Amino acid sequence: MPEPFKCGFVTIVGRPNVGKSTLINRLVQQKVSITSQRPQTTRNRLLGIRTDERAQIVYVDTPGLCAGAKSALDRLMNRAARGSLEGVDCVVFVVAASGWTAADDSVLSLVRRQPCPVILAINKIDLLKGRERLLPLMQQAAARMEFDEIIPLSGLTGENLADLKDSLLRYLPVQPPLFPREQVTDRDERFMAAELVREQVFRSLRQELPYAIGVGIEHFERMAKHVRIGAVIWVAKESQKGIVIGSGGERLKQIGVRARAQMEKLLGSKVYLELWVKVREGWADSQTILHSLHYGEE
Ligand SMILES: Nc1nc2c(ncn2[C@@H]2O[C@H](COP(=O)(O)OP(=O)(O)OP(=O)(O)O)[C@@H](O)[C@H]2O)c(=O)[nH]1
Ligand SMILES: [Mg+2]
Repeated sequence: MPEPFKCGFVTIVGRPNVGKSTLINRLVQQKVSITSQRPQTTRNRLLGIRTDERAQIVYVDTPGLCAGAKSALDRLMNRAARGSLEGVDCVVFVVAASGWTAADDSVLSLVRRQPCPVILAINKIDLLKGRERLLPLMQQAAARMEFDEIIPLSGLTGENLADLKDSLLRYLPVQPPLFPREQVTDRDERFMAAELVREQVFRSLRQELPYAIGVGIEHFERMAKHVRIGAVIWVAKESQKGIVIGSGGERLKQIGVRARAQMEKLLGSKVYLELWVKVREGWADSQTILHSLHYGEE
């Protein structure tokens, strides 16, 4: 007899840049969350949903938890991450195989209070020179908290993700699916379009990136043969505007080309994308702009 169908929520938490969003995209087998080498890429709580014959797993991606939040945006991000821990069936706490850090400890202090099962995922094992190096890290982690399971894995290569899925299934309640089978996220196309622009800004700027960058969709129109999208990249200073545009507009052009390609994949249609860069000092502290960019809505 087949096993009864299971469905539940799994929150993924961890410090910035440990690979939470990459892991979710791989588990959902679709890009639902943007990723970059920069910490604090994810700013909103968002769902990645995967349904198969056995179960529907609703993964909750969260912004990396960071100590010493300064701007209103930082505080909203931390709140989104903390709020995502409530009422879920299982938590996956992600750390990196390179070693335990002080930032991991502050996430641990939140995770410790969870009433539900907690799985420790030791991510990025593809970067390890020798697997024997995992042992001390696993021992160190186990000494800090009694995890329900510890699973070394790689969100990038997919190694051991089947193990993670099998473990998750054990902790999910038997119930019918909560979302339609084909739904992969709770976010709409406008939100995703804005995120795809922000992803390319983060990726193309790397070190010189002004952290205070936001993207707003000005218009989004479905035509017969294409989708017309206009987006504004908000920066906090005049000098940052030049950085985003680049000499001769080259950088902005590249951001546009790459973001458009991703949008066409997402929307399954041709996209005409227009981008503007605008300066609004202190936007990361302006409640009006934060609201218009959909931060803190969760
Ligand atoms: N080698 C390797 N790199 C990884 C792996 N997982 C993620 N990365 C890289 O690590 C960086 C951060 O990944 P993200 O998925 O954006 O990390 P995050 O935890 O969501 O970060 P925030 O949203 O900023 O909290 C990216 O450059 C990823 O390509 C992995 O398993 N192996
Ligand atoms: Mg992320």
